[in-house]
Amino acid sequence: MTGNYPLYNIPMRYDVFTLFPEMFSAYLDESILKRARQAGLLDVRLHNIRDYTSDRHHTTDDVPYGGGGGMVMKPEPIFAAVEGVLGAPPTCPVILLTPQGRTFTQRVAEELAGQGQIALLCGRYEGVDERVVQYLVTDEISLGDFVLTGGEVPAMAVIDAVSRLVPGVLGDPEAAQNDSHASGLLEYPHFTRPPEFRGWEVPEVLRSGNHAEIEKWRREQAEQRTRERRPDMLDGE
Ligand code: 4G1
Repeated sequence: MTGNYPLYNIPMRYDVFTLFPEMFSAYLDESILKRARQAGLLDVRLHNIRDYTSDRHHTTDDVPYGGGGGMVMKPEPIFAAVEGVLGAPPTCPVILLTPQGRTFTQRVAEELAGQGQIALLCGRYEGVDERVVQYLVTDEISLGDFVLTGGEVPAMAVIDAVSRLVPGVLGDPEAAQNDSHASGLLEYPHFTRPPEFRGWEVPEVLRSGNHAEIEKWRREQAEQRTRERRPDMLDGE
C-alpha cells in the first residue's frame, strides 16, 4: 500500500493550570521534551490561574471555612481558567494532583497517554476548595505519600512519564518498552567505560561479548534486585 501514511501526528495535549507556570519552562525545555515539542508530538499549554481572577487584587486564595491554619484556593478563578480554556463542561479528563488521589504508576501513565488530551490542575497552600474537586475535577492522582508545597512537581512527573509513551518522543521505538516497568522488574546494573575505575572492575561477563551470557546475567540481576528491594512488584500485578 502506498501513500497511506499520516501527513502529521496529532500531538498529546496538556493544559496545565497553576499559580506558577514559570516552574515548568526549564523542565519542558530539556532535551527530550523540547525536541518532542518542536517536532509537534507534544502540545503543552500553561495557564496562570491568577490571570482568571476578576478582583482588584487578583486574589486566588482565602481563609478556610471552619477555621484552622493555612489558606485554600478559591473556586472562581479555577473554574474560570479551566472552563475558559476547555469549555463547560470540559470534554477531556481534568486531573487534580493531590495527595488524596490514586497513586501514579506506569499503568496510569499508559491510561493517560491513551487519552490524547488531559488537563492538570496544581494545588497550592492547603489545597483547592472542595467544590472544584466535586464539580470540575474528573480524576485525582497522587505522586506518593510525602508532603510538598504544591502540585507542580507531580504535574511535571505526569507530563514526563506520559510523554515518553507518545510514539516518536523517544528516538528508539523500543526504548519505552525497554525500561524496568514495562518488564515488571527493576533494572539490572549498568556500567560504562572505563573498565576499571579506582580498582573497581566492570563484571567480566559484560566484557565477554557473549550476548547469551550477558542476557542471562542481566535477567538474574534484575530478578534478584526485585526480590530483595521490591517484592511487592512480584506478587501484585
Ligand atoms: C497531607 C504529595 C498533606 C503532595 C498528607 C504528592 C501530603 C500532588 C501532591 C500533604 C502533593 C500528605 C502529591 C501535602 C500536594 C496542596 C498543595 C496539597 C500542596 C499539597 C501525604 C500539600 N501528588 N501537596 N499537602 O503535601 O499537592 O500530587
